[in-house]
Amino acid sequence: MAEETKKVKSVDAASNTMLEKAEKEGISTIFDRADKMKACNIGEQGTCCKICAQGPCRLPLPKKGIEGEDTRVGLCGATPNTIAARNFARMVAAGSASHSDHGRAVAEVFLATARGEAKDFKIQDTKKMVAVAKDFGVAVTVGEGDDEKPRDMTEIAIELGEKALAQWGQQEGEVPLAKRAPKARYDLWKKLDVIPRGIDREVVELMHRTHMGVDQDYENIILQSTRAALADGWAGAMTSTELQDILFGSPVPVHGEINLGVLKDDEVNIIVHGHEPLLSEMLVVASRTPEMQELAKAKGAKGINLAGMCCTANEILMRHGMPIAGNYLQQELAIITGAVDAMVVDVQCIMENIANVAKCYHTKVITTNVRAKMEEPNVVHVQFDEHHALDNAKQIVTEAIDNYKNRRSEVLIPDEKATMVAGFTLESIEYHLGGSFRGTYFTLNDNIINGRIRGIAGVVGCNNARTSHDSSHLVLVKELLKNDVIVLTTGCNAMACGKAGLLTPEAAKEFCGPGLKEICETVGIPPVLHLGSCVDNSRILTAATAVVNAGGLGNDISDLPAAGAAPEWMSEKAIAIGQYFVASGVYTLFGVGLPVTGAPVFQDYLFNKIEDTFGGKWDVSDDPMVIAQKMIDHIDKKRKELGIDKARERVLFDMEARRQIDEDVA
Ligand code: CUV
Repeated sequence: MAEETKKVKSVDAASNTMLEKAEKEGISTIFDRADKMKACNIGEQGTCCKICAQGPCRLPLPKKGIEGEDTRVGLCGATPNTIAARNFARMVAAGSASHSDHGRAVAEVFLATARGEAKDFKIQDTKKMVAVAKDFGVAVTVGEGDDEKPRDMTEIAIELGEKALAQWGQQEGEVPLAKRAPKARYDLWKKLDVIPRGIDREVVELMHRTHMGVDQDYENIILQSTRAALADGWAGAMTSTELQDILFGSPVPVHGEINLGVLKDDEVNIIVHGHEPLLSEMLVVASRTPEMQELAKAKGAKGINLAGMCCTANEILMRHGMPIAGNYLQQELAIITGAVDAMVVDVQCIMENIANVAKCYHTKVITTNVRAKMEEPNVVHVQFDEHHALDNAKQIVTEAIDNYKNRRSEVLIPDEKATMVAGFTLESIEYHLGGSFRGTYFTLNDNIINGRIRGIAGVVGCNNARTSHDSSHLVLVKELLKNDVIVLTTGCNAMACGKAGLLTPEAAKEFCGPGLKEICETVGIPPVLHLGSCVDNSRILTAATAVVNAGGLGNDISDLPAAGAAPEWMSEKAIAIGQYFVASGVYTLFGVGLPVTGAPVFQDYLFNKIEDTFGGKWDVSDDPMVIAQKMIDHIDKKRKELGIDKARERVLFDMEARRQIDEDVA
């Protein structure tokens, strides 16, 4: 662990205030437990095999390292490479399943809405629906020639919903959105036979292949991991993003506020935490109804303050400008303020300990999804059902309002909150950076070619209690900006950036190198573009494809001066995301550590050899400065391969020279 990232628990002042309060009040948080409990050395290396009952077989690296031949094997003979590859593959399977099951829920609600069965939902973005329908092979017109006219929107919606949902159970052929990839990438996948046939099928097959005694070739295991990961990025997650945009409205740049300081002393504070925006969208609607507002006032509160946490927060921020209370490591801390009247959760990234922390305060924890219940007696379950969505949401809001009077312990809301601009999408980046004339990514490419923008980074992913909260995120992103690398962000990285003021146009002046600063100031955008939640990493894939298609920067995503990172990752979803980025041609760096170090041959495959196949590869460092340097080196290498490295050196020339560059590329 890099020393500077270990020193403090968090670099976020609001979080540290809450950690002090927790200590004073004797509350245990994940920050304390991370100090007390060391990670298992063998699991950390990826070489603990527990897929059958003859083990767990433990194959740690010998203290002295491997001398001569590596003779370590489990009872069945499985080598460290097979074991680490299987463990890695199972993380991909779980991650892909999680995003995709989220996507399935969205597709089901979308279809129910299209059929008029979910009366509280309404399709918001029909323009996008028509565009997406085409990608799914849904006819958007009827008649031919002069008689051709637009097809009925309800018909389009129903067929789109059916086709989208069919991807999960599909057994053969291809998932439709794989075709969105650049042609060279699609052809490569086709040649390698890794295009997902159907979403569930690839996850099931990966679980089968990693059962005891099945696939024993780590490269072959990674091929199927790739197919399952692509079923996430280019199918399950991408479908989530698209249908959520259609159903709830495509985000446009919007102002918002972030950090625990968004909680209000004199209002009913409801935190919605988790991932699927189905529930949170309805909570937004319910909390704004006069009925609920009046009820809150009748109970002595000035109003209702709905704030998000984790990726659900990104969803309601992007579409409604709702405030964000914090990222993953702040969920216990929010309750410790004593001001949260209800924490409403659905699926993913919900720490079991919030129920324990809630016992020490008045906070009501409300589970809402049959797939994610909590056993603790102080947790209430209100099942959310799309057919009665608004009623369910009102019931939840009422629970929170009724709980307002029960605030007991000392309430301490930290002052910290930052403003930010979020809500960027493939479409809105095109609008801001593409130029209204061409309406493509041409201007962005132009500025990459002329060197004002050195390259593109996707920095995403979780917080991890084994590192200093938010520290690696911020060190990495700031270093990239200083070097004129524009950053696309999602998930908990986006929130770390938001809290630190990086998601404002003004940040360009303070943090960017001269080229990127000039672009951001001219266009009026932040240097870090917030694209949404984890499923919205699919927006990074489609944006990268749009950059390829705009021309001048190669034929494939792997040709771009671009790289990806998840410096504080922790969830299995992150591994699925990492693998689909690698398989899409992206150099992808993770912080914290990857559980592959105990299998040096397999590790070398992921970190080096896999690049020959996919043009992308994995890498790891627990030092964000090292990650930044490696990303920049990679970007420079790609610039050189594209023959645009010279332009980069000219960027600091005077105006005359700059004009010359413009003329050169025009
Ligand atoms: Ni889906 S997956 S901790 S909330 S980004 Fe945040 Fe984002 Fe990781 Fe979870």
